[in-house]
This record gives sequence, structure tokens and C-alpha cells, in this order.
Amino acid sequence: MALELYWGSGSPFAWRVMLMLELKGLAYQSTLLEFSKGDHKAARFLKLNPRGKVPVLKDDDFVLNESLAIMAYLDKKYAEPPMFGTSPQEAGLIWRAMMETEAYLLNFGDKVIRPVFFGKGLDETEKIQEAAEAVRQELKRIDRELSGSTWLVGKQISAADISLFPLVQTVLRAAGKDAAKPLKLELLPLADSFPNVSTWVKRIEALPGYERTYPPHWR
Ligand SMILES: N[C@@H](CCC(=O)N[C@@H](CS)C(=O)NCC(=O)O)C(=O)O
Repeated sequence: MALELYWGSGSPFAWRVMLMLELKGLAYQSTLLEFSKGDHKAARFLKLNPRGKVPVLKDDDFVLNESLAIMAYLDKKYAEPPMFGTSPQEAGLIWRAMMETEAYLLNFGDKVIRPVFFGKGLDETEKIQEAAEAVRQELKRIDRELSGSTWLVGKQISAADISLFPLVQTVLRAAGKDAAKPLKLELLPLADSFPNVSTWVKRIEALPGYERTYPPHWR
């Protein structure tokens, strides 16, 4: 039975899993849920994930939600290429990078992305700008880490890169929206303020299979 991925266009969490599947060269059945139609709250999907959130991976009768958990599952089941490091030190550094992404960039980024994409709280300019400043600090730190190195940890792409990349892309997409212009988020152009992050983004965009992971409604 094929792997089956339930995902939504533009979900950074689903994007992580799609990148993982592509990098491991795994074929999978794709089930795109339409948020606007409430597919993710339909009884059939709630049976797979009672939280009604994507991504969900189904592998025969094994069902798993939470993007990082799915990435770990796929890496354990399909070992090549290794995405969670090849030494205890690399594994530790990869997990640290992933947890920092969850704790900081995701947290601050969400406070910028949501008002811009959905309009709610868009008038709370000060709050959004504070969050944007925190995002800039995180990107600066990541930019320093990427100076002189191709990937975040070790010599090959890892779960650290894959879990961060879709969030960076989502923040940048929000920053480029008309609704974001009056907010002066100072995140774009990326290459000016965060040149190493910009090169790293381009490197991931050039990976084989990347195009298949790109959110269809962003085209
Ligand atoms: N921590 C979860 C987050 C999943 C998540 O928030 N997914 C969003 C899409 S970006 C979703 O399905 N939201 C629908 C909803 O909450 O109603 C993960 O890493 O998989």
C-alpha cells in the first residue's frame, strides 16, 4: 500500500513533509484538502486527526499527524539519505535547530503571518512590528549560522533545513503582500538583510522535486 499524505496548499507543516518525501525519493498518494471547503473538519478526516489539522500521513493502517513526528517516522523507516544526522552530535544539533524553529521563528512568525493573510488584528501595528523585529533577530542568527556553511547542520541537507524552510517562505510571502506594506516589516528584500539565508533558500528551491512541493495556490 502506498504512503498517503493529507495536506493543504500553503501549509508550511505539510510542506515540510512533502520536502522530506521528495528528498527520500518516496512515491506517495496525495490528498489535497481544501481549507475553504472545510475538508479538514469533515468527519472522514477527523477520524484520522481529531485536531482537524494537516499534515497527516497514512502508511497502511498506521496514521500519524504532527509534521516533525512524520519526518522522524519517515527517516526511521526509509534511512537514506539520513535526515536526522549521522552522529549523536549531528542528531543533537538538528533537534536543537528544529526546536528553536518551533519555539521562536514559528511563534513570532505566526504573529506576523496571521494578521496579514487573514486580516484579523491587522490594525494592531505595534504588536505586529514587535513580532517582525523578533523574526528579524531569528533570521539574523540563522544568517550567521549559515555563513560559510551550505546547510544548517553538517554537510548535507537535514530535517533542520526542511523544517525551517517552509516557515521562512511563508513569512516572506506574508511580507510581500499589499496588506503588509504599511506595516514596514523590514524583511524584504531578503538578499539585502539576510544574504546567507537568501542563498540557502535558492539552494533548496533548486533541489530536484522542489517544484512538486510548491503550494499550488501560490503560483
Ligand atoms: N504542529 C502541527 C501544526 C499543524 C497545523 O497547524 N496545520 C494547519 C495548516 S498550516 C491546519 O491544518 N490548520 C487547520 C485548523 O487549525 O483548522 C504540525 O507540525 O503538523
